[in-house]
Amino acid sequence: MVTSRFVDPPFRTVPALISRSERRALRSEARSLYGSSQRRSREGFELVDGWQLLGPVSNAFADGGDQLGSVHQAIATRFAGLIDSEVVPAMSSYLYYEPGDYIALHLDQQRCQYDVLVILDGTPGPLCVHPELTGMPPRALHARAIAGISEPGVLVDLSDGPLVLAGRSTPHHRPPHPGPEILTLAAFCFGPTLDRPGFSRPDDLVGPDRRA
Ligand SMILES: O=C(O)CCC(=O)C(=O)O
Ligand SMILES: [Fe+2]
Repeated sequence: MVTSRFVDPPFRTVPALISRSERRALRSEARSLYGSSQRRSREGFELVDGWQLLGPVSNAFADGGDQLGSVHQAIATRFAGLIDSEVVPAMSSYLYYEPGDYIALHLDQQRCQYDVLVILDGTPGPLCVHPELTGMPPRALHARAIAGISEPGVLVDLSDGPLVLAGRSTPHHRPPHPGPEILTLAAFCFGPTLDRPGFSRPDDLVGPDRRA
């Protein structure tokens, strides 16, 4: 049976997606990988493939190790029962925000229909989610992003538990991290299965990594 109970709003805190011990294991792996994480920074907004808004970013990421992969699988089983049974794990990483780091308004890549975001270390400021911009034509969204978004959107506190976000369709951003400690997250993404009717572009799943 197909399960898709994710309707409105396009983001939701779902505590049952991860256990305390899984979170502990991720925290310890994330700490051990911080030294080998890669900084990423980009300036300006662009549209990729005519639809994916990407924007300025300053943070670091690590692709993760055994723990990240096995917790992704465990979350996938729960995700199928609670949220949507038609998606599979697509990619995962640890994200690190030093004080002042941020990610501006963007959409997640094609294979990331949903993101599951889990706080591992540090006190997060809000993630700003903009459902009011969902469905806006890409060029108009791009122009809005360049002009500056004055509305704060919906401020989501990730301390309340793992967040499920329809990040490919819902613009979102994280304002500069206030610190003082490094903020660390695990980000898991889930996307369509290859054999899903109407989804026949394997490139979307295995193509170049255009992480947001
Ligand atoms: O920092 C966050 O909570 C989300 C990061 C994000 O949206 C992304 O990496 O695509
Ligand atoms: Fe994102």
